[in-house]
Amino acid sequence: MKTTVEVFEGDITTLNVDAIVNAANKSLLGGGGVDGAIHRAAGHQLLEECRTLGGCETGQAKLTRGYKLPAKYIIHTVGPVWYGGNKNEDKLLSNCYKNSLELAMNHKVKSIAFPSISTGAYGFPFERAAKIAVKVVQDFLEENKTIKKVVFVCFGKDAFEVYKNLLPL
Ligand code: AR6
Repeated sequence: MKTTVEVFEGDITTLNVDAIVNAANKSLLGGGGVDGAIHRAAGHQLLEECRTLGGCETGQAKLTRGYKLPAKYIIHTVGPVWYGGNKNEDKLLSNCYKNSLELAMNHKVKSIAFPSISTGAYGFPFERAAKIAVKVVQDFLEENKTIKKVVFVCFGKDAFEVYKNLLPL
């Protein structure tokens, strides 16, 4: 089966994929942006499971069930806060994508959707982040064959255009 990489404009919580990725904070106890939307859509049981996880370091990822979401799993990753680019932000952001994909693979996930991690409240420049996201996914899919579909989820037309211009891989 061929691997597909898609761009979707809209709300990540609506997607019918095996796993969606959450752009969380270190507490893993919810917040605004996509994190807030995921917690609202998944329901209160998500917070209960997140309380058992003991937080998460920047660049790392942890998995929970999806509860009321169409997705079976939620992979919570913590993106770097943008401090201007000299605080290892690029590497930490690529770790988010890498570790999320690895965790997904270990749970036999075949389809996964990513939001644009760190590009909202955490201030990472959008295009720079999109290039990192696309590169990490491309490298991963070349090496690993279990994941068959990756969706980049964009909020807004401008974001959608940036990803569209970077694809197809
Ligand atoms: N579906 C898809 N993308 C979305 C959605 C959605 N429902 N909502 C927002 N986005 P952000 P960060 C996009 O701020 O920068 C939270 O409070 C949004 O347009 O959600 O990693 C956490 O708890 C942007 O492009 O995440 C942390 O404290 C992207 O998702 C902090 O924000 C990421 O924006 C994490 O900041």
